[in-house]
Amino acid sequence: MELTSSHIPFSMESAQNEGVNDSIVDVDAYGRAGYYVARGLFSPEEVSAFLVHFMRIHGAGGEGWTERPIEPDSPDPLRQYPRLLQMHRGDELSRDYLLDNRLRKALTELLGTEPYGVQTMMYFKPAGARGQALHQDQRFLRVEPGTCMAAWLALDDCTSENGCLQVVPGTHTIDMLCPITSDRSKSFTRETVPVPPGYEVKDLHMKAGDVVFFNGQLIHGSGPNESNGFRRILVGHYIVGEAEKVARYYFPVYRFDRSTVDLEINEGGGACGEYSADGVFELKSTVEEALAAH
Ligand SMILES: O=C(O)CCC(=O)C(=O)O
Ligand SMILES: [Fe+2]
Repeated sequence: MELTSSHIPFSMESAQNEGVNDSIVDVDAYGRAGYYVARGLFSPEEVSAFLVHFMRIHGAGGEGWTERPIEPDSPDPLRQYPRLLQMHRGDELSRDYLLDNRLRKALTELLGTEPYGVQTMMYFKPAGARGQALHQDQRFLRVEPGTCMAAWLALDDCTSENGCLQVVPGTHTIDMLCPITSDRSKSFTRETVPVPPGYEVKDLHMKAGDVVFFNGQLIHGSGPNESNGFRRILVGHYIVGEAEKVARYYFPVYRFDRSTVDLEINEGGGACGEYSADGVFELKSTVEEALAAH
């Protein structure tokens, strides 16, 4: 889609976005590695506004967006600071992020067509918190045909010590791998995928304000936060504009103009396991089976 300045509301323009015809992403680099980091896409002022906003929501008890109730006295830092999920459904600033014009432009450059927004998540990841084992997002979103995309914004500088995002370059073109059981001492999620032979996990060091884009096949995750501070991030997930189906959890599906789209529900399932009625995936593969399937 051709973007002209008349499509960009004034309030969403930023110093980085003055020349709306300049590319935000390097499509060739993305095509090779499967991810692309747009440095400084959000300004320090925008990052602080997000931090103030989400810390206030946490301080107010989560305002209905937490994954589970906040447990201030729990020994598990993630129970003290559970993730905020799907805030864009009621929280204006989160919806502004999901449907931000810079993200629209970058995602459209990467995909060739404009995607739909379906998910926001805010990770506080406080000191001592576990990370999220390696996975492929398409396992959860179940987009058909096509895949999903993430726009992951660092709100703190992300380092190996505080549990930055980890990616497995080149895996954006592989098929979906069957999940296996994760190491729960390092991950709050119970499933992971094995790294296929010949590929390597890479730590992505990012500064607050940088955004990394990656698709639904790219294997990614993060390790524990071994620093003394938070590793906070805000992520939007999208599905390709050609999508006809997505998992039930992701409705309503938003266009960037904030209208919603009618798609079919993908109930999922298949060779690697089954989804229970509440959407939890029951694993049934070993490492060998997971790799052998592809
Ligand atoms: O930030 C993390 O630790 C993991 C995030 C993730 O998996 C995602 O945004 O899809
Ligand atoms: Fe993910």
